[in-house]
Amino acid sequence: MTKSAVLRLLALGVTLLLLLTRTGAQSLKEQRKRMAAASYKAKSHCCDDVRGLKVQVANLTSLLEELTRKQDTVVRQMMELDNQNRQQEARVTEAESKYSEINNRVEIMQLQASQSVTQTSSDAIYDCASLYLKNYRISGEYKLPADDFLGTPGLEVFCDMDTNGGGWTVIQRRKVGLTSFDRDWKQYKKGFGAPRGDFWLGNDNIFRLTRQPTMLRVELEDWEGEIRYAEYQHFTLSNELNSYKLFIANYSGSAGQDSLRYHNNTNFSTKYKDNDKCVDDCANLRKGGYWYNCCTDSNLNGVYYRYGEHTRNTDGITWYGWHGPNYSLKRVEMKIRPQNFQP
Ligand SMILES: *[C@@H]1O[C@H](CO)[C@@H](O)[C@H](O)[C@H]1NC(C)=O
Ligand SMILES: *[C@@H]1O[C@H](CO)[C@@H](O)[C@H](O)[C@H]1NC(C)=O
Ligand SMILES: *[C@@H]1O[C@H](CO)[C@@H](O)[C@H](O)[C@H]1NC(C)=O
Ligand SMILES: *[C@@H]1O[C@H](CO)[C@@H](O)[C@H](O)[C@H]1NC(C)=O
Ligand SMILES: *[C@@H]1O[C@H](CO)[C@@H](O)[C@H](O)[C@H]1NC(C)=O
Ligand SMILES: [Ca+2]
Repeated sequence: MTKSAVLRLLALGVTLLLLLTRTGAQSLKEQRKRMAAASYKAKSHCCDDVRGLKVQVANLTSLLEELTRKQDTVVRQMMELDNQNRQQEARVTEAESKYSEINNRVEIMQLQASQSVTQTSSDAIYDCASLYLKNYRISGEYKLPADDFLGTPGLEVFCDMDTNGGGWTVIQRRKVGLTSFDRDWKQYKKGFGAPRGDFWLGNDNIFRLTRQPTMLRVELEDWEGEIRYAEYQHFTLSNELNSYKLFIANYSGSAGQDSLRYHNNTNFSTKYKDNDKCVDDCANLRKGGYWYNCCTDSNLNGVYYRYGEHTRNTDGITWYGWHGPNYSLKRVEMKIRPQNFQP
């Protein structure tokens, strides 16, 4: 080997060595850098996790809120359905009662066919009590014949032949709630509604029927299905000239404090006909025709409210002596019969 060749080899070795050490240092630096980056990454990874969790929590919260909102709508919808259900029930009840009425009428027709009533002016049928005494013993709709002698027209009535001995002519009923009782003087005079449903027999007819000594029975039913009654040994309506003034006496019954007494000796008032004893217009406030004083201790011709709707109003079908002024009853019937009636 020559001297120069040895030198060249040496130089190469030095260069190699230099190169090697330099790369070693570099790789160390890089490794450190990498480690730092990794630790940074680890740190940021942890915070990303927290952030992610936070987002998820926010996401869940908003999801929960949305569910609550949806639940609210569902509850509202269920309440609406419940309401509709109740109205449907009322319709079914009405249909059922119509069906039983039809049955009644069929029976009455059969009875009439078998009995063939002979009608003379001396035994004219004035009311349900006289029908009862002629052996019509089934509750339902009857037509009282016209009386040429008295000049009275025929009259469709509903007879209650079951309650407390029967013979009752029903003069008022509230049970379906679809007929408005917020009517004027003329309509209360003539009567309105249907004898099998909600109706007012008419003040002229009631006056005519109470010319003989008459008693009154008021039946009340609340939304729990409890039934109470009020009976008056005396009941008279004056004629139109005397504004159909009410006279009642000798209360008995289960309806708590007598809530018609306050209306005793009081003229009849209707929409547009304020005959009450008040600066207010009671018929307008209570939305019915009645013997308004100032104004009410009962409001049997008031507005029909379904269960749960009655607490805010002063114009419902009320009887203060039982459920107070804020409870509108589910069913009311007013019926009359002669005092001397013997079942
Ligand atoms: C909530 O989650 C959904 C589905 O996982 C996603 O598409 C949406 O971006 C998330 N919203 C938020 C605010 O994180
Ligand atoms: C009732 O009406 C009659 C007239 O129909 C009237 O003479 C009488 O004063 C009225 N009574 C009251 C208390 O308003
Ligand atoms: C109604 O008033 C008359 C007097 O006009 C009275 O005899 C009768 O007892 C009163 N009725 C009631 C229930 O208080
Ligand atoms: C009420 O009843 C009492 C006792 O039974 C009787 O004395 C009175 O005459 C009756 N009142 C009326 C107006 O009939
Ligand atoms: C009836 O309702 C009225 C008005 O909302 C209220 O002032 C009154 O206290 C209630 N009466 C009863 C007996 O609940
Ligand atoms: Ca008035």
